[in-house]
Amino acid sequence: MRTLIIVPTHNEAANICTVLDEIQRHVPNTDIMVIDDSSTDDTRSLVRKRIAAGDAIEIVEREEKRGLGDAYLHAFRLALADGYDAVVEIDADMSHDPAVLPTMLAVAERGIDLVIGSRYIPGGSVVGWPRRRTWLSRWGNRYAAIMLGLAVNDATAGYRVYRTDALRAINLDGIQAGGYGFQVEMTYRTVGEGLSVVEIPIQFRDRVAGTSKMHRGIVFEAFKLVTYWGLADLFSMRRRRRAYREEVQAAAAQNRSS
Ligand SMILES: Nc1nc2c(ncn2[C@@H]2O[C@H](COP(=O)(O)OP(=O)(O)OP(=O)(O)O)[C@@H](O)[C@H]2O)c(=O)[nH]1
Ligand SMILES: [Mg+2]
Repeated sequence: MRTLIIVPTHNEAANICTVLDEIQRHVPNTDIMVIDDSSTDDTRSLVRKRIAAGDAIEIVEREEKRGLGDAYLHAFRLALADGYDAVVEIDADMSHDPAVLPTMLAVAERGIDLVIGSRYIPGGSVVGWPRRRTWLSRWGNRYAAIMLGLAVNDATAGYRVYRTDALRAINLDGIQAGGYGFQVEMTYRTVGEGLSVVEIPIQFRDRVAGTSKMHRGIVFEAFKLVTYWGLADLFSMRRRRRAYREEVQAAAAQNRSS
């Protein structure tokens, strides 16, 4: 399985070398793409140095900060054009332990379309988050699962493997969300296409270095979109049921008259 590991960055100079070292240690000989949006620290020069030293890394440099979802979509399209069989999403801040990669990739190799490194299944956990943030994430996930009818425990997770066939089946051009909502929307579409999803437990660790790019707007966007998609589903289901009832009644009336 030809795999591309995508590492999105925005000012991750404090973490980028560690995460690249760990990825290379646990899954040697796997291509890595760093997609950097407008870092003003040394992130880019640190990556360029490794590329110059002969590492199997490429860097995509974008001058505007367009958000995590946009960065992944850009990288997915490059991976699809390049004929990769699978792509990995992993944060640069060491919240996602690269030691889990061999297990996640082995599951994808068996044909699972989406493998999620999950905090909210037995064996999974979150270390170092204030209680408020864990609560928000846990209940945000429950809300998304209920609204969208997803049998997924961690739909906002950012540690994933997609088979590229699955990405081809999803309409990537229609993706609306940028932040946490992006992960939920991708999950929703994957499930909606009837593709397979497996969650693997992970221990998520809060970043120890660098600064967070999380902000209230990202959470609000996800909440708004999940509510909108959930209600749209509900109404379209009602519409479908009504149309079906009307069809049945019309057929019965026709039977009676003939
Ligand atoms: N290319 C790109 N990467 C981004 C952007 N925003 C965040 N990232 C990266 O995406 C990953 C996840 O972002 P984080 O800031 O860790 O977000 P988080 O995990 O929700 O929050 P914290 O861990 O608390 O900071 C990190 O590797 C970031 O550097 C962006 O606009 N463009
Ligand atoms: Mg993080």
